[in-house]
Amino acid sequence: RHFSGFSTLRTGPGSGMKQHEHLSVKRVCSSTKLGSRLTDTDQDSGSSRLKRVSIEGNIAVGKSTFVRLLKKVEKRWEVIPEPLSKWQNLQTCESREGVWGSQQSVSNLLQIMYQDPTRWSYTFQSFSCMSRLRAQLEAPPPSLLELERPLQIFERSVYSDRYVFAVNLFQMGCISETEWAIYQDWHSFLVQQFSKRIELEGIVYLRAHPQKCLERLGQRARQEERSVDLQYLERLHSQHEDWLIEKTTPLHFDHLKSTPVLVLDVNEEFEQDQTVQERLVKQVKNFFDSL
Ligand code: UDP
Ligand code: D5M
Ligand code: MG
Repeated sequence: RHFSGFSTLRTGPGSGMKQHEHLSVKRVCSSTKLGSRLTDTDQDSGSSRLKRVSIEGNIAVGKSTFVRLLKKVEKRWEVIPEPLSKWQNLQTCESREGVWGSQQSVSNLLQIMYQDPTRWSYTFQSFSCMSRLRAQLEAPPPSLLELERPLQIFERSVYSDRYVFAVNLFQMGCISETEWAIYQDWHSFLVQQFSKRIELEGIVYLRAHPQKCLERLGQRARQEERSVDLQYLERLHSQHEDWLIEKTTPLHFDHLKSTPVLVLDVNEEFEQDQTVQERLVKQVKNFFDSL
């Protein structure tokens, strides 16, 4: 199973920004109330007031930059970044040289997935989904729950794992039929088992042309991502569009079908532009208040 990089992979119809290019914000769904969340801590802490949202978007579109920004806006907004460092620095607790229980770094899963996607994509999905699940299940800090209208902001979710990345890697032939069947089976099982505890009240979709993401990817220059090319970004863009705009992705969880989506056009530079930041933050604030 030799594979040098994504650029050589079979590709489907390239997409780019197809429709809706003009839109800056689009409320795709009505703001359906999803009912109160029933977490472990609900009963006595009143955390049913807690809202959870995810920030979705293509690689290097600016999610981490954007959530860092949001973190500074409101104390009641807690940001949970993507567990990227866990993927880059996979740890084991097994015995090494007679030392038990000490954490050892064994692998950079992000790197090996990009170097040999056919071998490692399924493994990557299992670990990324598990680490996102952990993050989504973790009890919120008590100090957050003491605040009025607390809200948690996750960088991506178990839903983008499946409906953007895993499905795409399957369509590219990097995940086999067998692996895909197994993946879907345990993903559905886990999401259904944890149901209300991992439901999101809203999704913010940061949207930009794949070409813009490529520019930002180059600027960030993460060494593991050197094989990521425009074609791959176009495919991921299409998956986001199908899921969050066109609504053509078959979803397996009822609550997800009615989750409100805020679409933000982030083609324009916002990291260094306070006016653009203020405009985006205002839209986010209105959206969060409506959930
Ligand atoms: N970036 C930028 N202008 C922006 C937003 C982001 O130049 O308006 C840069 C940012 O500094 C980083 C790269 O784009 O070098 C990717 O951003 P980020 O890591 O936030 O993207 P993510 O992969 O988390 O979506
Ligand atoms: O995403 C961080 C990096 O991790 C980026 O290279 C995409 C990759 N990633 C994230 N989730 C997945 C899944 N589920 N499969 C494959 N690759 C994934 P960034 O967008 O930079 O924050
Ligand atoms: Mg990021």
